[in-house]
Amino acid sequence: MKLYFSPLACSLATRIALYEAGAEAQFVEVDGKTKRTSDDSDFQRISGLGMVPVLVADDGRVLAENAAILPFVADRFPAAALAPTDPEGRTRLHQWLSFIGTELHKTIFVPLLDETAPEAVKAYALARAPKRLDWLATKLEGRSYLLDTPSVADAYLFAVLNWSAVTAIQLRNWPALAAYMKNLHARPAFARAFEEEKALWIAELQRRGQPLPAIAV
Ligand SMILES: N[C@@H](CCC(=O)N[C@@H](CS)C(=O)NCC(=O)O)C(=O)O
Repeated sequence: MKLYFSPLACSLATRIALYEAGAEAQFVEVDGKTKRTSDDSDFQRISGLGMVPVLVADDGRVLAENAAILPFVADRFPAAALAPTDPEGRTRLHQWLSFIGTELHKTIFVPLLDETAPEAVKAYALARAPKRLDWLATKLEGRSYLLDTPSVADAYLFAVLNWSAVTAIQLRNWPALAAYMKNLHARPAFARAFEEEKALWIAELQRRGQPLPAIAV
């Protein structure tokens, strides 16, 4: 398997899932600006949208979209039990992957993180955050995971909520979310994936001569 990723992008979720599963995989870094890969390819030719994650399966199939790749990894490594297999559990998993992808990732965080987004767009996104994060916090109150056991949905939510550190969203305003993140970071696969990609992210900023945000130093 080969995962095309950018440091601390949403593709972190797939790395976490692969580590949770103890899977053998090759990781190819994509420069989000130039779209060149660490193995010297043009990523735009691999993914027409130029977006990570892209996963190349063992049989050569090229897969895209978090909501497709994450269950694929879970099913490929069933012993890790990273996704329910019963219809009710599977529906709940898809519900979470859809919520994270559409309501959090794209509605809130993409505009806040996009350097080219106008201030009015950022304000629009920020104004939508409390309702969604309040609701999420009620669902996570007293729980360690979105489902009964750790799943690929937790990996995706961890990758997305992690971005709050470089936005105006203060996770400490939602103690259930802050506790959830801390709990996940205590899992070796999450911590390993996060620390490895944080180091790569810092290296990328340094290569570009960009200042390091306070959380990186
Ligand atoms: N719908 C896609 C979105 C993936 C996505 O937003 N990827 C971002 C990083 S988190 C990306 O590659 N952005 C680069 C770009 O937009 O050029 C999915 O869920 O996989």
